[in-house]
Amino acid sequence: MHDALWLNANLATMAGAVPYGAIRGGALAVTDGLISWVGPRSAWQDKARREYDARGAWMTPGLVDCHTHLVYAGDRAAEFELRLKGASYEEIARAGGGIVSTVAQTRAASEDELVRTAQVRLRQWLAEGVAVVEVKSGYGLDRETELKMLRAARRLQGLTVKTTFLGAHALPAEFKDRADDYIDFVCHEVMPLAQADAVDAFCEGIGFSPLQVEKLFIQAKKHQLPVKLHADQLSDLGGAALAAKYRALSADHLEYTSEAGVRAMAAAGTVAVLLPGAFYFLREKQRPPVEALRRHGVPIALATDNNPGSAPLTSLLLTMNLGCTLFRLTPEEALAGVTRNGARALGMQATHGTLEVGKRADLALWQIDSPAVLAYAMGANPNVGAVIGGKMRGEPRGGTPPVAP
Ligand code: DI6
Ligand code: FE
Repeated sequence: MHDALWLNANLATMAGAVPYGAIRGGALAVTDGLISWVGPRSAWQDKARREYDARGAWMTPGLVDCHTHLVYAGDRAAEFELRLKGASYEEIARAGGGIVSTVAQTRAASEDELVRTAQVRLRQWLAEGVAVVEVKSGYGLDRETELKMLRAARRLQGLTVKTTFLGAHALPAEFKDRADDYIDFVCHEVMPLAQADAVDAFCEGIGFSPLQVEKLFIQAKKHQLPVKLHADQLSDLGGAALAAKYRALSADHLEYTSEAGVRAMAAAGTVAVLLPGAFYFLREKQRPPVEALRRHGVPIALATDNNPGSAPLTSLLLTMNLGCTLFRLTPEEALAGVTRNGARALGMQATHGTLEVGKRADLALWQIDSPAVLAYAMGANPNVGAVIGGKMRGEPRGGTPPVAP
């Protein structure tokens, strides 16, 4: 006996050989919060305590946003205006604006205030069928505020939160011209106290050098924390290969990554996380090497990169559209990028990202005629319900909701 059963759903399982792993006229059962049966309705012969009629809606895995900076205080609208007048993101950062201006506001905010503002932003992720969100620290750059950000992230409600310690995001003013000392401080005085699922760094001319990142990664390995990297966003410092050397879960951005970097990622099983929102908002020209990523079989994930400076983007669905229009991903690649490969970028591929027996029952329901519509419809939200750990999240809204008989 299964706990619950969804009938009359079209399933985009994102597993198997056919496009989207699609099963039209499918059935999916859930038991103890896990998927306990998936297949065509005609093959279902078991019993379930509760039945839901999905009325022809499409069902996908709950979406995964594997790269965000969702916890922060203040905004950077003034910086946006400066950029529109011609200043570049890098110029603003070097002049003491950029990331460190958010740091000042985040240090001043209370933990409760950070939770409150992030939870308000998060409404949109919840409304768009997102089941897992990764949240980075990195706007504290001192011990107290980095830990405060991570605590705030873990307090967010309504979905699964994965936290990443991004101490090496920017150099705080108190360490001016002492980047090596700052890395030592992060390694020895913050990382040991950071409760996080992974460690990340910004490897860039305006961030940290490959050597400094390596120091951090060696320390992360000592704490048995997997690593991720903001790599090759504005220039090619060999970030992708560096991430691969440390078996990173993911290397993110990758606009300037070389073929050699892509090859190293393929060999290491490192996921490419593409962030078209930042590319768009900074009006970048250099596109990530999508063709090479495909050729070498590197899994491609897509994420919002939600942050106040380079991507004040709150929609993972719109991110799918941007991935297709700006980076020429197919709609199927875009959906894989926010399900199967997004989960892999967080090391959650055993439990999340596809509709397969044994995986967690995080599901999203959509009023659409085909799964390509998710990437096609700009700014629309066809979500009509979500199931988190086998339970319907809130009341389904809009359209013709799936209802219990
Ligand atoms: N790359 C990004 O996209 C964000 N951090 C990073 O290293 C941007 C952070 C910001 O501008 O506030
Ligand atoms: Fe980022």
